[in-house]
Amino acid sequence: MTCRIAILNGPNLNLLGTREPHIYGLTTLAEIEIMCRSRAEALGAALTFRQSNHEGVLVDWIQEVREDADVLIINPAAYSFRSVALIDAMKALGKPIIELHVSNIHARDELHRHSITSTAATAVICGLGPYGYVAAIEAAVHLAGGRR
Ligand code: CA2
Repeated sequence: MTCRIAILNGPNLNLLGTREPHIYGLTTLAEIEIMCRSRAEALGAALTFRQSNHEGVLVDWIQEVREDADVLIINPAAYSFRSVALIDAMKALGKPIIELHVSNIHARDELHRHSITSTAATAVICGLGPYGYVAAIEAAVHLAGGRR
């Protein structure tokens, strides 16, 4: 059976590659999606890739993963540091979750350092830049038990 991976991106990640390149690089989210689709296809995995600036929309999409995917990869962006709603949705999922950050949040300022959503994640990847998404897809296939 095909491994189904859902990638969700939180607020302002639609701006990747357009602002603050010293922190987030020059790669756009559309380019990251192309990289992800290429890697998922090579691994025989099915992929959905979405971004929202709205907390409730992200909660709805996490709930959809219960039916539609085997593993969730999520970059909660700023919601990492304050969203109990996302934590609750992630804890209720009952499937492997990889939290992902483009930057190394542990080396960031106080405001961007302490992810609370990572308490509900199976694993966390950060600081690898856009390649982190590709690494997360490989890890997701591993967590789902390989090509199924
Ligand atoms: O490194 C990451 O992936 C982050 O999740 C990105 C979040 C930040 O709040 C986290 O600490 C780490 C911010 C995403 C906003 O992205 C922008 C991109 C370009 C310009 C402005 C914001």
